[in-house]
Amino acid sequence: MKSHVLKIARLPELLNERLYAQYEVIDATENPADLPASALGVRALLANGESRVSRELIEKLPELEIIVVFGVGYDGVDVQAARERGIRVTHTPDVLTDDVADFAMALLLGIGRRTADADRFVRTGAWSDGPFPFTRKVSGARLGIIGLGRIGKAIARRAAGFDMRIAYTGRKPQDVPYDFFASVVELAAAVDFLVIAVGGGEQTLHLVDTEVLDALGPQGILINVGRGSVINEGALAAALRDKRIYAAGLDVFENEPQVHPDLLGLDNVLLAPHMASATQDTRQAMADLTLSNLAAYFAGEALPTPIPV
Ligand code: NAP
Ligand code: 8YV
Repeated sequence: MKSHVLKIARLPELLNERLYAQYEVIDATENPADLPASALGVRALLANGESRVSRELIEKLPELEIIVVFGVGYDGVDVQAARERGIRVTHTPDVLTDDVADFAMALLLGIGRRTADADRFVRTGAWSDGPFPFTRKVSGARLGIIGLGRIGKAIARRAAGFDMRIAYTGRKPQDVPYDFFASVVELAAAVDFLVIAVGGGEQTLHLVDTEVLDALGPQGILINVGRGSVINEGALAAALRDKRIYAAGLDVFENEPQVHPDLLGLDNVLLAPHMASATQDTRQAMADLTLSNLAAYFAGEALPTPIPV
């Protein structure tokens, strides 16, 4: 008999196919707040990096023993509530690091060199009326990274190939050849490009606010591949509108898939639909790891990638 898995997230077909073949899946993606009676006895819950696994949801599932996250970020999971019940949580670190770092560079180059605007410039025939405006030099510029973890370090390695001068902030300095700044404001004031590669949650909520944006200044460019909640989106829209910062490139947003309406009307921001890890290869690797965690749990074996304790 197949084991039951409660699914509360939209997942790629390459994962769904194998998931449904191996398990009896109860799909509550459309309305996790209103669980069917068949869900109440499940031991395994499958979510993604954007899911909300609240204390309330956990309390509704008295038999729950494992929360498997398809994604590295698990800020949507109430880890405290899970721990109190002895529920284990797994995620998919490492396998997506390269793609997310690649995409941070794509946003950085894309907004710095205005590639989306340049494409429209050619398509609309505006080129006939004169040349495209000058853009911003990336090579040799100063780069600041908020959150020098797996992804932050991979971004730094790529940026080194562009001869960028690299600095970072975090909760403590690390043994790396980059300049450490104790605060986000100090880091922002010292760089041309500020990249967010830190996760979400209460500790990083609105870490980038008006003070940070003003420190980054009218020539500064902000990139976010971490979580939307790290930026005060209203403050960012105002800073972009008033040209208090130069531009931004964003893959993640506070209320996905909704984007702050003021951002949508601005031409100094490059927007992407939370796609930094979304390549065929990486989503395959994330699916493999997700299924390995589920299989290990049901077999009573050690979990391949539990979240850190
Ligand atoms: P990680 O290795 O755990 O790195 C996170 C880094 O953030 C750590 O180095 C940590 O360093 C630092 N940090 C933690 N709290 C901080 C704070 N308050 N201020 C500054 N730095 C802080 O995780 P990762 O694998 O690199 O992933 C990072 C995040 O990227 C994920 O949590 C997820 O939200 C996001 N992500 C987004 C996408 C996407 O599609 N856009 C894809 C994957 C991941 P210290 O402990 O030294 O402070
Ligand atoms: C995914 C992510 O988009 O890993 C994460 O934390 O945000 C992304 O890789 C997501 O988890 C899949 O929906």
